[in-house]
Amino acid sequence: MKRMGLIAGFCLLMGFSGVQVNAQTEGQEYILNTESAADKQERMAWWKEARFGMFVHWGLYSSAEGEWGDKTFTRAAEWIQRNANVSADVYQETMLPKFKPAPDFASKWASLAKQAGAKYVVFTNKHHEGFALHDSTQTEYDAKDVTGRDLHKEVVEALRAEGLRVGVYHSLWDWHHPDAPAGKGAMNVSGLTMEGRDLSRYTNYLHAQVNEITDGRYGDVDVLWLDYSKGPYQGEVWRAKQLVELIRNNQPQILINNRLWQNTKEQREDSGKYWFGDFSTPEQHIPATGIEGIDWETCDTLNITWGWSKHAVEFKTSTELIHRLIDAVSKGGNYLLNIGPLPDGSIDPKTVERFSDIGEWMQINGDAIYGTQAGPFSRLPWGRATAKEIGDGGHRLYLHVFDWPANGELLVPGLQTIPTHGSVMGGKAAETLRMSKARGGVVLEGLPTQPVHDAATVIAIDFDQVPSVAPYRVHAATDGSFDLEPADATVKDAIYHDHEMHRRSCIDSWKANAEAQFPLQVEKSQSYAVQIEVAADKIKDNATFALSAGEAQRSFEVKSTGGGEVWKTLDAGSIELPSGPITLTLRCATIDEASILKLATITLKPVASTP
Ligand code: FHN
Repeated sequence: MKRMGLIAGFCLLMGFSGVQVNAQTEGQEYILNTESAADKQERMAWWKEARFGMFVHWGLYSSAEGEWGDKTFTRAAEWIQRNANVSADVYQETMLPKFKPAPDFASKWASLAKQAGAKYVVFTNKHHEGFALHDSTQTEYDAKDVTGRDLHKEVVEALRAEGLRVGVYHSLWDWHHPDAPAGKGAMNVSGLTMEGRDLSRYTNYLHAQVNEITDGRYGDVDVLWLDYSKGPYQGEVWRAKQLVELIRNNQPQILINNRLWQNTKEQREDSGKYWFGDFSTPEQHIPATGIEGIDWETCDTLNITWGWSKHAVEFKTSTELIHRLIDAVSKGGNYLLNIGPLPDGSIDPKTVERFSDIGEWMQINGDAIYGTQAGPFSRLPWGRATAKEIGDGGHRLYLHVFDWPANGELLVPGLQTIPTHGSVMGGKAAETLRMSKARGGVVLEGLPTQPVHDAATVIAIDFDQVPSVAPYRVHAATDGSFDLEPADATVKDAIYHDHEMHRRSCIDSWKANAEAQFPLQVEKSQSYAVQIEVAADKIKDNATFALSAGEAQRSFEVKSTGGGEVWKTLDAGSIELPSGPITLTLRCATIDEASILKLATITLKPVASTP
């Protein structure tokens, strides 16, 4: 509901010439919180314990269902206004009559999250389209004015009723506000410019709406999820320091994500500073080796859209989602899994099924997720590990086994300490594991031949000290093959990239004599067929590479695959690997300077020896 005069009053109140930033921050630009590291950890404690949250993208865009006229959208359906290039007036006129939330939609979200084992929910209060779910004094483009219901309040109350923490997503962009960023460098409908727009009026509006959702009228806010900054639109363009100060004054315990800044590589390297936000937010990807020294949360989609599109029919399977949850947590992160409710706020059956499956897995294995930290292994051939302190100096490792060994025996590669106790979560109490040091690690024997859960069965192993783990070597998976990932390599004169949204982890920028070295532990000397995932472009003369380990050597050529993002699997012949701890070296012999050449996973499959 819009109350004229309040905008001016609010601006005065907040002193838009600049709210006083804590004097202790003088000279330490952007450090907006002077609490000690221990206090920060205390503030983050519930979130680190939670590990799993549910994201909700729902707004007017949900009613478009991924269709505008004859155009259809499977990816990012919440961007339909911009991607179909619809003016704010036409969008509003078309979408408002369609917006008819069901009476009990919010309680359905809350019970889905609760049932899945999520401990917090972050929902879109306002996405880029600019429509707010709360009763805003700043605009009539909000749920209360349109439906007579304060939908923000309904959601918050439903979440609290289920004991869930409340996270609020609020877009920094706004495709409805007449003064919001437009034109060059701005994310807005195309053809608009900044002419006649007054960015400071929009920033006042942004601050005023953020104030409304955090000033206590909706109770405590546990997380504020601001989205997002890019290029020229970041930091002080949003009057970020002042905004953070406002939020922290309103809600001293709140956690704020990192997206008031773009977080360029330089900014990322300057870690530990609070202008980062309280946590970092990789989107649709799980960093290969976590993010050292920083709290982070991967947000992820079920398919390839955040907002509902009836055309986005390809969903990740429940097993893939459970693996992604475990993967994030095993690297020290949180996992925020999105749902895109239907126009009336209800939830489609495929989403319900996946969240129920996750919940069923969490019922058995929740202890291996909640309150855990990254496991001590760089990578495990059969799954992942999480870790927890269990009191009196004791430690527990949770081994999340994705590929269950049919022979009842599992090697935990690199583990140097024999556990004092081990048990299969959800398994029969009578099962006792035998555990001994062998084959460069600890071997668990006496496991049931069938997994408890097809997606991942967890073995909890306990220690009365911090377990020691040998430096990392890639071990063979249960079927004897090796998967060498880019993150496993020590790279010289080429560049390793962790995967970014929609892009794969890879090693690129190869030069002649550049090398990637992989540490392997080979149990049996034998011949392995080599397959390499390659994307290559602009190669005139084929690039040549050599793989070697000790005396063994194999050369192969790489041709263009038709594009720098066109991935193909290259058969690179076979190589005889010696047994023991070895280094497999991939060396570039020749390459044109202008080539684009990326290498991702290398797979070594044992070649059956002829009798
Ligand atoms: O543009 C948005 C997108 O629609 C979605 O909300 C995601 C969630 O992290 N954030 C933005 C892109 O980074």
